[in-house]
Amino acid sequence: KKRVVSGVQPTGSIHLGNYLGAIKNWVDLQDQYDTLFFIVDLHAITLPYDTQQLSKVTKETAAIYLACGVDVSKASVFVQSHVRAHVELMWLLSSATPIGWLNRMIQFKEKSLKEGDENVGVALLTYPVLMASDILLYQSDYVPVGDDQKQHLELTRDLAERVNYLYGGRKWKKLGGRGGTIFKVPEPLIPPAGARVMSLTDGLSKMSKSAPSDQSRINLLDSKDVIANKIKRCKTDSFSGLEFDNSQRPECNNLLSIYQIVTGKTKQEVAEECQSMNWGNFKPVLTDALIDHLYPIQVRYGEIMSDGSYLDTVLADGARRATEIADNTLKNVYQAMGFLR
Ligand code: AQP
Repeated sequence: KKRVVSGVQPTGSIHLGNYLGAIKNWVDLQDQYDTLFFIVDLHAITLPYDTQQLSKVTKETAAIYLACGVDVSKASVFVQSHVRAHVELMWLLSSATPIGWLNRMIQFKEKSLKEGDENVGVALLTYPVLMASDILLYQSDYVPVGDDQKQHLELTRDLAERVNYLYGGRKWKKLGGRGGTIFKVPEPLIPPAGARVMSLTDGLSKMSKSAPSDQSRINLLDSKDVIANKIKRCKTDSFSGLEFDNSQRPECNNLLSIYQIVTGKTKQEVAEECQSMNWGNFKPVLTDALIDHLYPIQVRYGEIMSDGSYLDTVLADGARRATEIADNTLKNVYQAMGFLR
């Protein structure tokens, strides 16, 4: 089976964007591929964070994976920091990463420009090397990536090729390795169209954990009342009727897309159903659809969290399976790079 890896940062409440853009798709992927889904806690410390919250949010995120349908009999679920090899490989990879490659990363440029060099940690610059390590450790074939991560995956691919070139090939064979390449060069797996969920308060920016206003997102664990209230107050427009793909109506497109995905209807069906609706009719329909979709997830989440040590066992098991694969890659890298073993 081809292998797929992916993860979410425990930087806050998991919202509809993380779910529709990532976790929900994993549930389909786990049947087709050998999958590893992790909670990327090491990435979550890149920007200032709350130490009191990190372990709590890490655990909640893991429970949400399972509640959304990630099945541990098919996929390995683990916490990134529980597998030491991530950080170890990162150091080895960083020696082969030109600073220029990292300086060119748009996310770094944007964030460091905003905060200033004295206010951002080095981790913001080297973050893509850790991401490369997350992927290359598992010899992944595919990585699901949204638009904002495409450049980082490109860097991962370049880095894999560079390390294969510098330390792999014939030299590597002579050292007694299995020959061939040290790292598999991963391909992007582009998520289904329309899976990018925008903020409820601004249809042009993405729904995000770190956005200051909780009104801008639907969290997976929001109660019925909270969901109803957020939809009631979300930004709309004063056009008549509802439609997809009108660039002057980003909020309308976003809310119809959300409705389409949670109901499982086609775009055509939603377009026809909603074309003559106004916001007053549509909002309660959307609210009910969201509640219907999220309620079973919330029930399962409650069961998982109240089941004593179940989650700890799942995560320990996942980390063990991941460590086996990761340590094997790491051993080969040390050997290829000439370390005394
Ligand atoms: N709005 C979104 N629509 C679709 N997909 C989204 N993802 C995030 N936001 C949306 C996808 O969720 C996965 C996990 O993301 P992450 O935790 O690694 O970081 P992120 O992309 O930066 O997510 P957030 O929610 O915006 O977190 P913060 O605020 O901490 O930066 C990824 O697959 C991502 O594409």
